[in-house]
Amino acid sequence: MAERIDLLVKGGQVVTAAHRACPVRGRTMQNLPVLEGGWVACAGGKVVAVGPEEKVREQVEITAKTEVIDAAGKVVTPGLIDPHTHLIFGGSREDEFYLRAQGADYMEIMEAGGGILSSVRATRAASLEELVETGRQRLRWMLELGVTTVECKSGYGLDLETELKQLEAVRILQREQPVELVPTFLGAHAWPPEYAGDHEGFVEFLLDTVLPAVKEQGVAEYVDVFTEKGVFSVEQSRRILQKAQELGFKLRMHADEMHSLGGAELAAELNAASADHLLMVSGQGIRALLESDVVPILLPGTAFTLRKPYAPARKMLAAGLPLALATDFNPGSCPTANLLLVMSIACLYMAMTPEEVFNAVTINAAHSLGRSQRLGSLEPGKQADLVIFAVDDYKKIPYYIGVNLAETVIKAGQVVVGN
Ligand code: IZC
Ligand code: ZN
Repeated sequence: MAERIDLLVKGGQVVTAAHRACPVRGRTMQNLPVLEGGWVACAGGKVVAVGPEEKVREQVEITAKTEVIDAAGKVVTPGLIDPHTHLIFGGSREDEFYLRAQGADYMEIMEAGGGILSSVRATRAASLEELVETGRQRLRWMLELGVTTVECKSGYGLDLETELKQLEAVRILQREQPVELVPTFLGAHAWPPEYAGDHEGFVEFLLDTVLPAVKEQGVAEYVDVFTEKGVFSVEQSRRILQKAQELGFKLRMHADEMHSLGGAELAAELNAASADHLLMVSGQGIRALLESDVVPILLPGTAFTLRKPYAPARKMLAAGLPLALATDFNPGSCPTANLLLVMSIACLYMAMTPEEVFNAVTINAAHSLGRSQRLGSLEPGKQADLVIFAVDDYKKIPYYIGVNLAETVIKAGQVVVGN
């Protein structure tokens, strides 16, 4: 019997991003499944049918109660997914932004007690309500761009209380607004002032006190580490991530961002869900990733902001790796929350094609968050997360750099932006 539907998106160019296997890797990333003039029928927050009009009509029952959205001449895509952000932070760092614009270096600012530590001071000083309020505004920016799922890291507390406060803000926001949030604990993000002369002591504090408490509270799904010269060494990162794994967390990593340290190799060794940044990934790192299920996530908004060389996307794709893209939205190295802008930067400066970037922010991003069964493509059975863009071809979306073309955003079958 035909299923009664409550939402029907008619016509348009439907980017289904429906692949048989995911993540989509290497040359296959050039294929972006698209249906011209397709219909998307939804019921109970899920996609029920996708296809040409005649086929969808055969499969579903349209009633007087069905909400019909005409998307003729427009582009329909899965809700976009941003799999790496530092959404929750107090304060802002525009002073540092302009210093860097005049030539100051990101790591030098950090070593002088600014950078991440300046956000740590502001986040410790912020109330839970302030963190929720600013987080809510930022999620609204993202939702209006068509972003319906966002990974959010802690890491601006570096003490138990503030790390939990950041994760609690994520939990509150998850209850009150539509963007799906994926919480990640990033206690290993910098050396806090209390442990300035005792880095080993801080690693032990994370291992013995903070990680078990975060587990106990059930407020994080992933654990991430900033593996970087002057921050957490590969050895320290391995200890933290192994402990996290023992406790049942899944892993993500800040790997090979400023220096080629072996972060990609460690991500592969521990079978992390993702290895992120990879600006400085080595040939050996690429080979290690190829032998693993790790999804590399590139964050070209950071290279753009810091004016650093971009990650070798073409080399990684030629080797056969899958790629996802994310904003890295944070108050220092990448203060943009605009995933559409990041898609444009990926095309311009990493020579990715529009097909590759759409696969990267839909199905591959979903896969990197362990959600590809439910999110990331428009297929029967998946959650009805859809964006309607006011252009007639998906290739025009990264092309109109910095313009928000998202007109209607639907999360789990509900219209949350637009008419
Ligand atoms: O606040 O600068 N790289 N973490 C690692 C960051 C950038 C965020 C920041
Ligand atoms: Zn980051």
